[in-house]
Amino acid sequence: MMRVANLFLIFLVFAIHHLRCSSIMPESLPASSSEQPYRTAFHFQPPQNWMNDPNGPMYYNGVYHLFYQYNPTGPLFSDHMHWAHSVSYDLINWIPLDLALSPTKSFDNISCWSGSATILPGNKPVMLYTGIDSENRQVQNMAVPKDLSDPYLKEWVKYTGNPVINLPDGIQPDDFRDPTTAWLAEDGKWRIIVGSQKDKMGIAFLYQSEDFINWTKFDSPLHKVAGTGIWECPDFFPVWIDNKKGVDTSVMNLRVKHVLKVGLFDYAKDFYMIGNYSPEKENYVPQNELTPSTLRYDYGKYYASKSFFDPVKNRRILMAWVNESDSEADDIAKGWSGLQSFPRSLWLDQNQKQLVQWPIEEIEMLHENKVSILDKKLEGGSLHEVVGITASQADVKISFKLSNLEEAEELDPSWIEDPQLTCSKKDASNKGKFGPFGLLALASNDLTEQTAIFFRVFKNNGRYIVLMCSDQSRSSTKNGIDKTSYGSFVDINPQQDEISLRTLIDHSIIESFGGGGKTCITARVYPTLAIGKEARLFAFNNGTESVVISELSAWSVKKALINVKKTISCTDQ
Ligand code: DQQ
Repeated sequence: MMRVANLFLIFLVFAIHHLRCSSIMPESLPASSSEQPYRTAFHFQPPQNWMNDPNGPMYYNGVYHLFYQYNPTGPLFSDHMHWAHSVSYDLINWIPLDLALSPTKSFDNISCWSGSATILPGNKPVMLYTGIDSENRQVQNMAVPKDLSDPYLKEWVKYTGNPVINLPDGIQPDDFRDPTTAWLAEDGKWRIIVGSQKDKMGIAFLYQSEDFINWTKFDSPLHKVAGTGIWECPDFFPVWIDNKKGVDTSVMNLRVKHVLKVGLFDYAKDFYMIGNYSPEKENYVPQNELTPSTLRYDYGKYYASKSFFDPVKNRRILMAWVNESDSEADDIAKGWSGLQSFPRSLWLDQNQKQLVQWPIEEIEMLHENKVSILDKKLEGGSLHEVVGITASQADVKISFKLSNLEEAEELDPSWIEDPQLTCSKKDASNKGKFGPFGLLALASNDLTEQTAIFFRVFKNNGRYIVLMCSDQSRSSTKNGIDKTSYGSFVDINPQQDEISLRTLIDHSIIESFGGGGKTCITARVYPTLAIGKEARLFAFNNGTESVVISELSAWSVKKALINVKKTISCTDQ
């Protein structure tokens, strides 16, 4: 009798324990890939719901942190935004944590909007973020980690004296947001900028503080440009003029130039300027002005980006929100919306006129099944399939060599004004001389579905001009999707340089880097046939002149562990 009771007790303990272990399940794992063909394998996304801007990315005590704008209640943007939080040891695999900031206090109880991290002396991280207060005004707030000895900094405490910065006089209550990472000048004062507008004049208001709590608005903004509308998510940081390494945000000397990036809400695009900043005179003189045709980080979908300095590898890392191109109804059916771009390092080009971006090297951890092609001639009107890799989850590098350039088409000056329009008029099916040539990604067996990322080379007054396009017009047989084509010029000389393209393909996102990262284009696509194992990849040349693939290297990219909550097994406890 005693033995039976003991056995029963052991069974009961085991059952309770098992129940407890198996009840700690992933929040909501995506359904099978056939039901969720647009979820990605190596791009950051939460298990479900709406995500937009990256917030407060930082490296702290061995751990990378990414916070992001999140609606925990559904797949559409909400009036009550939160900060979700994930951490990583390698910027590839991400561990999801509890929400870091929720709209709870009078200074943010409508919404917790975007913001940035600063690491204060003594290795103390602090967050500045925009709150929408109970009166519907945008104000700037501060939060700090509850316990600095917690390796993941899971809990964040809002400063009780918030807001630390109130709405400036004469500014509309919904036109004041997105504080940057702070920089410290030699006078011992911290500086930040906050995005705003007045009468359609985009403004980066400059604030100074000695203690990070009391902030004073400087008389003149760091920069402003008439007619550009509100500036969202500004970013302001130095870049070395003579090397590719990153620079910590407070470094100021003659070997750096400063980048001012602003998100123009009216265009939903991130534009940037490069210039000289003097904290003594407190002025910023950009060498290029901000116009709708000026420099952009990316000529496709790429918004509300934020950069941070990574002291481990001495680089500046950039991430951005890549929104959907499908409909709200599609997002409701999918149960999610929004991706983060794959992290990129960025630096100033040798010519000091533009930035260069490149996927961080950690992607190599995910590479497998390398295939290579060397010196392969692509006759005009031909295709070459890249076999041996998973074409829906791939990293592809290709470079083209051109000869007889004098045969190139003459450039019509009207093609220069709006390269995106030129790309849509001269899509991948439109035969030129040198071009279109490039890659056909996520192509179906019969090629009815394909996304063409390609180049065209034109002759112009004895010089050669290279246009890069991403043509989404045949990317899906589905209707109701924005299939706009994107394009921009690549500042290379095809007489000297090979024309290179690197493309990251991840089910519903294609990030392309032309000319070694001088021109970047990100697209969202929703194939219905070219999904999973059915997707194919080709190099193509639809011009009349032949081109040579001097080198192609392509890899399948393994799935990263992104925001999958680990089922805690009994042995873990
Ligand atoms: N997204 C946030 C704002 C920011 C905008 C709200 C940019 O703070 O201005 O989710 O996408």
